[in-house]
Amino acid sequence: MKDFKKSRFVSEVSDITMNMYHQGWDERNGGNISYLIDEEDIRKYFRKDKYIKDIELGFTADPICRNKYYLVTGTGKYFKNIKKDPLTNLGLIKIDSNGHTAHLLWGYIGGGKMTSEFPAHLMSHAERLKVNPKNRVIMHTHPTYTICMGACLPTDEILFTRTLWKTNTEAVVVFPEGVGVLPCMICGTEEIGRATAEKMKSHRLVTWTNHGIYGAGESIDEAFGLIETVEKTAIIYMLTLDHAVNVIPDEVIIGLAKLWNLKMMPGIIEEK
Ligand code: 2HA
Ligand code: ZN
Repeated sequence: MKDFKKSRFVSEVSDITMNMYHQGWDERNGGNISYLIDEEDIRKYFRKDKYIKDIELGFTADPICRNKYYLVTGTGKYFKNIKKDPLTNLGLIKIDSNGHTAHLLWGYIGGGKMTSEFPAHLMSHAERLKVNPKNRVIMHTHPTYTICMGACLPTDEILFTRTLWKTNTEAVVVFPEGVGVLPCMICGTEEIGRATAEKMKSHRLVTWTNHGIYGAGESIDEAFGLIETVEKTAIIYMLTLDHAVNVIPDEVIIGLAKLWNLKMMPGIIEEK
């Protein structure tokens, strides 16, 4: 049997969390990632399931998430420490068939458990899987300029998306379905989890005002790429705030969407 610590899953999460830490997005224990792993991949590392302990979820997992395996960052753990000690800072769990319990197969040594944002993660996995059965990753982080931009604009996802699209020509191409926006809410709760998952039905990106952002994707690269494109655009917007004389014309945004055959979020740009 191969050692799960040396798997591509652990190395992908270790590398991206170090990268995100160096972007300055994940101070202290900020940020969390969950990565759905297919059973055929699990079997390369674990002949059969052997559980270290059971962890109560505190909410009911959607049936689509049950009997599935997730690699999840630990609560209170720091992104900067994952690469040097993945076994303490990450855990591999299987959601039980009753939807109330996580079985720990690997990691969380020293008594850890899943991120406090696990309700938002698992509920988002459920909604993204229903839209795209290939979705594997939910990523949450605190990108500085994205938070600044959310603080400067009303909590309106039409306005937020339009502002991003009109700032950077990459924006409409990378997220034509737009960005979901939630107001400032109490994090770590089932309520914010449900609100995030509701937005995930139609968006791969959801911002939490005054807090951060969620990205979803088929891979770590897709989820990270979405978030870094929002953050890059927010940097441009915040640095040019009240100074910009050139913003992207509506015709260019429509032209980009046509060129790349993209379905744009409705209501953002009026087609003339
Ligand atoms: O886990 O980012 O939202 C730390 C956080 C909470
Ligand atoms: Zn957070």
